Amino acid sequence: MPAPRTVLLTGAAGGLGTLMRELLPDYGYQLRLLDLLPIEGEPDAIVADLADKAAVREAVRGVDAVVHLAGISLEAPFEKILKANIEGTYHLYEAAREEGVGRIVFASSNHAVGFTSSPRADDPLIPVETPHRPDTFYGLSKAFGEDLAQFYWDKHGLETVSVRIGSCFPEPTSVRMLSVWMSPADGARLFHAALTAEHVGHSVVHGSSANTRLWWDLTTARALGYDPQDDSEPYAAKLIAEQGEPDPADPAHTHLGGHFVTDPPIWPY
Ligand code: NAI
Ligand code: 15L
Repeated sequence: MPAPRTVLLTGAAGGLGTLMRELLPDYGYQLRLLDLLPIEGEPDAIVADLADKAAVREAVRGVDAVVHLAGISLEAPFEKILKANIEGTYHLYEAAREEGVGRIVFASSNHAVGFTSSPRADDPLIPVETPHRPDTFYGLSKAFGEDLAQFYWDKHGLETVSVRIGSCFPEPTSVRMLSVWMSPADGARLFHAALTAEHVGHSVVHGSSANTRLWWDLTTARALGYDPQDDSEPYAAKLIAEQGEPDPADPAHTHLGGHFVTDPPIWPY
């Protein structure tokens, strides 16, 4: 696949979408933006619901690739997750197939595997092959998205990199995030690698910076050419002083998905 130039960024009004709108153009991409919500200062952004098949098809027409961030990003009633994340992602894949778009970068989540135990001191890092263990309906929709991506690759030759993102925010805000944080700059590095690596088929990668306290294995991400530059460690002393060391008796501290396993934050916040 030739290196993509024109990229549809769905979910462009959201937190990660806003960060990627700032960072991805530096890699030479021309972004076409889509979101349910209008974006201030972006009059050309497409305002559309993923539920609208015709609008989604029109949005993908002529782009080289899609970075798919749109959807409900926390726990919500199943019916809402079904519409936005499951049906919505299906509409996107079907539109991409019909319009001959070669590659999608799918924003999966650690919550697709959130019930996986977080590794203790000498345990090996969690591999990408770890079985799906969703911690919420939200995580279940991300497991579905990864399977949908595999299906569209096997059946239709549409490539995807499913990025199981840890926590991509300007700074880590919890002790758990020290282990799964991805700086926005590393996020852009990883999305760029996912857009440009050759012959990805359907690849699943973990999305984190090179954190000292990393919980999961970045081998498949590095194989795409991803070379993370950041580490959450400079934030560690302050966060541990404020929040304490993780409690091994608290399920929220012993699972990859953190408090999503017991008390998930609800969307919209
Ligand atoms: P966000 O909630 O800030 O942004 C999501 C955007 O999608 C919103 O602007 C919303 O309006 C839009 N959206 C929701 N339903 C839609 C629909 N039916 N049609 C069109 N647009 C719709 O979430 P954030 O943090 O920016 O995350 C972006 C993506 O990355 C999400 O898919 C999320 O699940 C995933 N992710 C994010 C992580 C993070 O640390 N920020 C971690 C793991 C995954
Ligand atoms: C996610 O999947 C969410 O979209 C994001 O808001 C964070 O909660 C992140 O996971 C996390 O686990 O920190």
